[in-house]
Amino acid sequence: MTQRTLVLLKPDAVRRGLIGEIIGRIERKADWRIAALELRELDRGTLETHYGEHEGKPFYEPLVQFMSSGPVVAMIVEGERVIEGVRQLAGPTDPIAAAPGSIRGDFGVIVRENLIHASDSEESAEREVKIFFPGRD
Ligand code: RTP
Ligand code: MG
Repeated sequence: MTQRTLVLLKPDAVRRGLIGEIIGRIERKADWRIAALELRELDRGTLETHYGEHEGKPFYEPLVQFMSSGPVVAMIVEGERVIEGVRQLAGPTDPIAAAPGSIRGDFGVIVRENLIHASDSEESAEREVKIFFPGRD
C-alpha cells in the first residue's frame, strides 16, 4: 500500500546538525522516496493550523513557540506503509520512553524537543501535506 506522509524535522534537529542523520534513516528504507523537501521557518498561522487538535492543552503554547524558534525541514515521504513506518522510526512522543534505535530514543530527552513530526494517519497525512505543500495535494 503506497502512501505519503508529512515529516517535519523540528528546530532542535536542525540546530543540532541531525538533518543528515535523520533523513539517512528514512532514505535507507527500501523503496521510500523523498517527494518534496524544504528548509523553512514556520509562521504562527501555519503552526496553529497544523497543531489545531492540541489547542487549549497546557503544552500547546510552548509547542508553538518552540516550533517557531528556528527553521524546520518539511518533507513529503512516499512509499510502502510509510505513515506507520516513519512513526516507528521516530518512536513514542516521550524520548525517554522511546527505545534506543529509534530517532527519539537515540537523540532526545525532552518531550517537546523530540526532533521529528510524522503524520499519524492517512487523514492526517492528507491534511498536513495540504498545509505544508499546497501545490502537491
Ligand atoms: P508529532 O505530532 O509532533 O508527530 O508528535 P506526536 O504525535 O508523537 O505527539 P502529539 O501528542 O501529537 O504532540 C505533538 C507534539 O507536542 C509536544 N508535546 N509536548 N507534555 C508535553 O510537554 C508535550 N506533549 C506533547 C511534542 O513535541 C509532541 O511531538
Ligand atoms: Mg501528533
